[in-house]
Amino acid sequence: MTKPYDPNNVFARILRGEIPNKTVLETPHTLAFHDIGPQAPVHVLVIPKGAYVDFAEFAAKASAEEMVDFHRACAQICEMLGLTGPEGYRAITNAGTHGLQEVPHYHLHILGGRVLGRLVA
Ligand code: DGP
Repeated sequence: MTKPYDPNNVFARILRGEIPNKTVLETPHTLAFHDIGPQAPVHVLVIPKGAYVDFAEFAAKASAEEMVDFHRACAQICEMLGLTGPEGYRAITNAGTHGLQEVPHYHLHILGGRVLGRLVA
């Protein structure tokens, strides 16, 4: 089961404007910004503005409008950052301790701009 949302997590603080970020795109329900420690030439984090700990909670509780807004924002970012060619990109989310989720506010990593490593355990 997903743990309770911590309103003081770093992405909640970014959403409240308490921590600066390099915004890529903002829509009514979604914010996207550059990762502080990029793992690839393009490394963007996309977060819903709503308080969801992880993918499972977002999928279970977000409205259809929030979900559409979030996924369209992801697609728009890929377009804006030149990732929609045949080279492609990776979109991943981490959850919980096994997934090594560091920030307990749902986010999708969008990575691209180089050949990425294989996903191995
Ligand atoms: P995850 O392990 O999936 O929870 O990844 C969290 C990511 O968030 C990690 O790649 C580093 C990034 N991050 C952590 N703190 C900050 C911050 O204050 N600003 C930005 N832009 N990114 C952050």
